[in-house]
Amino acid sequence: MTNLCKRSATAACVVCSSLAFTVFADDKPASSGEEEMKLMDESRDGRITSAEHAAGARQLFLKMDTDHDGIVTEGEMQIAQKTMLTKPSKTKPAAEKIKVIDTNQDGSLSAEEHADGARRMFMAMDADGDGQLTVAEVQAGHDKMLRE
Ligand SMILES: [Ca+2]
Ligand SMILES: [Ca+2]
Ligand SMILES: [Ca+2]
Repeated sequence: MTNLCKRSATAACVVCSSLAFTVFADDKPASSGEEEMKLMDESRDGRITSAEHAAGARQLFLKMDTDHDGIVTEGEMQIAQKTMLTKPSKTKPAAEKIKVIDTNQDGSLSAEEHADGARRMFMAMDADGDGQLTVAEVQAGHDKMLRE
């Protein structure tokens, strides 16, 4: 307890500690897992089903495909990373992200490649295999991907 708090009335002290908590929460960088949950968790129950994940991935693909030709190029993904992510520095370069799911290795992603990649990612992240992703599972999956 700080000197300021000791001098304050109890009510003020509660405000003091809840302020401290708010500052702490804001300081904590929003993890990519939490961002992804917010984007994809349509039912807002803290869990992403495979259907929600697939729908979210499709939305993401459509957003990234700025010229709407059904293909996401490295350039388009770079722009998307800059505009959509609050922590672009935490993510892999666009070319590397593409390489991971670019099945025909032409350096860009078709909607099918992206959907397949999202499906594989969902299965890889669903650690307990219950067909739903929790924040913890998404976070763990992202941490793993970023380390690789
Ligand atoms: Ca495109
Ligand atoms: Ca491709
Ligand atoms: Ca799960």
